[in-house]
Amino acid sequence: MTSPRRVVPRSLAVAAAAAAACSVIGAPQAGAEAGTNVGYYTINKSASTYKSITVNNLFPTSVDDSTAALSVTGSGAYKMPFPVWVYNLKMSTMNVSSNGNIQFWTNTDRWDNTCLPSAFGDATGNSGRALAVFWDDLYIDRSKGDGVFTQTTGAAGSRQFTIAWQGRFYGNRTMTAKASVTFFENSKNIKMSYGTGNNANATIGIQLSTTPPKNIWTQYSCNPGSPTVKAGQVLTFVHRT
Ligand SMILES: [Ca+2]
Ligand SMILES: [Ca+2]
Repeated sequence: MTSPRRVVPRSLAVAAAAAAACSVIGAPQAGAEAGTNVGYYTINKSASTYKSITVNNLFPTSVDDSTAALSVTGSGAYKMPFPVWVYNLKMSTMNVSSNGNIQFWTNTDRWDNTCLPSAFGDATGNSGRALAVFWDDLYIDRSKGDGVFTQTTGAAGSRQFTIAWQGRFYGNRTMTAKASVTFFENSKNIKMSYGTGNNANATIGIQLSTTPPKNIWTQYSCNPGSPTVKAGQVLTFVHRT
């Protein structure tokens, strides 16, 4: 699936979008209508050295904007080892964007990140569960060893499934971007880990929906003025009921 191609330089488009759409976010926040039936997330910050992954690459050729479909019935790198908790549902399929997000409802490769809650580019206005791990205009350069990699660790019943974006910024190919998300087989928590910073033009957070009555999301940062991440930063989204 392709986005409409840019008609203005990306730097200008991104600046305009940031100015128009995003306010400064002082602290992680949950949507106001968090209900007990789906729960919500709060964010715990910690530090741990980022571990690069170099197996199970989802994009065998260099890509700018693309998505890969994973499922529990998939094969090879595209197989999820277990259904992953997102809010209060176990999801058996996901669309992984090369631009640093995972969608469980839409399937868009859009590069121009918006603040949450985002419709993630669905023209009908539908939206759903999605993770913005490091949603920005990333570029995967296979000639430099980039990729979006997956890895499963641990024993059955307590496995961990990690998806790692290890690429660079479209607008500055000399600047690398590394971030990963880990799902836990035995927990609804979701862990995001960072190997680089520079999230001033990115969105980080989790959303359930953009529409009431379940208008729920938890955003850590969105574009300039937001809290930053740095190499070794870990954000654990702790599920609450
Ligand atoms: Ca891109
Ligand atoms: Ca951006």
